[in-house]
Amino acid sequence: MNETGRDPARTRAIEAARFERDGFVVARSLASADELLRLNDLVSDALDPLVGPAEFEVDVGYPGAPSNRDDPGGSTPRRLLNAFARGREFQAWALNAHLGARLRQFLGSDVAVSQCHHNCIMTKHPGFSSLTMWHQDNRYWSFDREELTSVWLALGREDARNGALHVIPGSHVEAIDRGRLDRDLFLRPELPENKALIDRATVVDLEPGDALFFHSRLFHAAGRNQTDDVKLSLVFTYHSDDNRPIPGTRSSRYPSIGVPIVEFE
Ligand SMILES: O=C(O)CCC(=O)C(=O)O
Repeated sequence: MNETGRDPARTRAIEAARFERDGFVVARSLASADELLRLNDLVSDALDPLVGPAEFEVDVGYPGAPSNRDDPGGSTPRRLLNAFARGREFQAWALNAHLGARLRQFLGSDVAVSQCHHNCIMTKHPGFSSLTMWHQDNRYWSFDREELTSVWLALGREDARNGALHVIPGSHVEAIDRGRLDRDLFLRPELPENKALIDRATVVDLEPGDALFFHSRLFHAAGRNQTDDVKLSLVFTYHSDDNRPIPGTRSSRYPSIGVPIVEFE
């Protein structure tokens, strides 16, 4: 038992069972108030003036994104890239023992964080943010096995109004024929079998400091930010040591960094 009266091993076992069943789990208050303050300060500094590299809403061309850089909102960032290289605070979060212990349990072995993608601060701006359609993150990755886990840390509150993630519980184990996906590997929403899948979706409400762990086969989507405040989330993706990036692909561009094994209780 720890000082909160909870048995950490039991908590982790419950979380692991949920992760296996649903393809995601939310760990509440994983970042401390101090960590959140420091990370939010660093992100605010990096947004104004913008410290690249960044991906812009126009780059993805998703519904609602400005269509060119000279249009109003054309310079709206969608994510600040290379979060791991942006300072010790980001590295300390990515490699911290609370994440490591959970990820080892979910992925079944020692784990490493990728520096290649989803190594970013997602920014969802009022006015010019776009809508992300239903997809699995494996569309971005090339690994031996489609078994990666992303950790999405809410730096502020996230709900349906400001464009929180929606997920389809259990969709990480569904067999989905290629024909159910469009050219860009998004679910084709007009197909009845996809409509039935999407009807099972739920929004993931997060408080600042909560972390969503989700499987790279989990279907997820997100709406636009309809509030007046930017939404910020720090996202890293992990793989087990024996699940290697395929040489020559974008997933092998930078080395992964091993998460140290530290017992945290
Ligand atoms: O916040 C969003 O719009 C969704 C982001 C997302 O699903 C992704 O980048 O894979």
